[in-house]
Amino acid sequence: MLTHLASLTLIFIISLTLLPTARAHGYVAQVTIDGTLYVGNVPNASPTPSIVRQINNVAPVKGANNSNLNCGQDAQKAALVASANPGSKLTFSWKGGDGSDWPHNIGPIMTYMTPCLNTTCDQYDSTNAMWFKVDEVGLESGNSTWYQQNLMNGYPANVTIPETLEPGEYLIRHEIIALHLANEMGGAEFYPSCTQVQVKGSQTGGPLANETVTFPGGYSDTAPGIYDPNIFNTPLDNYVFPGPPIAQFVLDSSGSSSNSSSSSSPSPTSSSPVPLPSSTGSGAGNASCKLRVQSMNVQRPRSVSRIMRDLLF
Ligand SMILES: *[C@@H]1O[C@H](CO)[C@@H](O)[C@H](O)[C@H]1NC(C)=O
Ligand SMILES: *[C@@H]1O[C@H](CO)[C@@H](O)[C@H](O)[C@H]1NC(C)=O
Ligand SMILES: *[C@@H]1O[C@H](CO)[C@@H](O)[C@H](O)[C@H]1NC(C)=O
Ligand SMILES: *[C@@H]1O[C@H](CO)[C@@H](O)[C@H](O)[C@H]1NC(C)=O
Ligand SMILES: *[C@@H]1O[C@H](CO)[C@@H](O)[C@H](O)[C@H]1NC(C)=O
Ligand SMILES: *[C@@H]1O[C@H](CO)[C@@H](O)[C@H](O)[C@H]1NC(C)=O
Ligand SMILES: *[C@@H]1O[C@H](CO)[C@@H](O)[C@H](O)[C@H]1NC(C)=O
Ligand SMILES: [Cu+2]
Repeated sequence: MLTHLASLTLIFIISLTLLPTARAHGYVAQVTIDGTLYVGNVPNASPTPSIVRQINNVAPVKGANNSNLNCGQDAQKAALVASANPGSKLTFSWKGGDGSDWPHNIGPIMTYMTPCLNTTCDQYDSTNAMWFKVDEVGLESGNSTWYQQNLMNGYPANVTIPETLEPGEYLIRHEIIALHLANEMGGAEFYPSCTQVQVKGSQTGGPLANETVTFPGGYSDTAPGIYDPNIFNTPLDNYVFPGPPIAQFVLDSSGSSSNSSSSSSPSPTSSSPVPLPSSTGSGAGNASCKLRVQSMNVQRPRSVSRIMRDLLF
């Protein structure tokens, strides 16, 4: 009788904790560019034309080698490409899978870009894309609260297109890493999302080849900002962002307006140097050679305790 009651109680507790977990996680519901609103697609819903590549599952991408780290769960090319300019202000509104506010509040928010080489972004396969980092926010001052908390409070994430970025079509890879399980190897939850833009203007800035990474490739499960036994220390005395540092041309033009409270790891975590797709023919291995945009060629157009921690944090 007692054991029967105990197991009923256990089942009750498990269903209580499983239910919100299944609804949790989330996706980019909308993007604004200089105030213009673009609606994203609900994961796995019938797609409508959007600038945000649709994913098929709100659950996190797990594992730094997961091919879905590229643009999110089974991400599909989106139909539209939005106009933007160097210096354009973007917001990304993350929602929980049930339309509620974003459910997590521990971990960084990072943004990368890559040129849609030789094509328009609605056609571009980013599998082998070389991404450069344009923004990263982690701990707010005091080191006890993460910028991600603002998403949980209902606010969007903010990103600025680099002021000196050369024109062309670009994918923007905007990503949350939720670290509430990151005290175990492989526990980090990756939420990447890709948005298609055409940057206008006549600037000339771009990253160095050694500032770019592939996804997967840019992260490892053992990186200090991905696996962190001290993640629940408050205040956290340091946080080391994974991936490459923000590209130098971005820092040069923004006058260090980034809110990051700690510096990135000194070099990309990807130890295998991937040859840069070169459109200038000047040798893909040249580390001081900029990643050129082909703007000329662009034609228009398991355990209970883990579940409970997931619920609690
Ligand atoms: C991920 O890939 C790296 C590099 O190839 C390898 O060292 C590592 O063991 C892989 N991790 C997993 C969990 O497969
Ligand atoms: C882009 O085009 C150039 C020249 O036509 C070619 O060498 C290069 O491999 C192409 N890059 C991609 C990613 O298709
Ligand atoms: C984005 O900016 C708005 C307005 O300043 C702010 O309320 C919000 O907290 C910011 N988002 C993040 C993730 O910090
Ligand atoms: C960075 O900080 C400035 C003020 O210090 C704030 O206006 C801006 O919204 C912050 N950016 C992000 C991405 O939170
Ligand atoms: C916050 O983190 C920074 C480095 O990221 C460190 O220099 C500083 O001492 C930390 N502050 C506190 C209060 O732990
Ligand atoms: C990339 O190369 C440049 C010049 O060769 C060097 O100054 C810079 O430190 C390198 N950056 C990284 C992230 O390794
Ligand atoms: C690398 O590229 C830069 C400019 O993009 C050029 O000045 C330099 O000569 C090149 N170096 C090599 C070894 O090709
Ligand atoms: Cu989640």
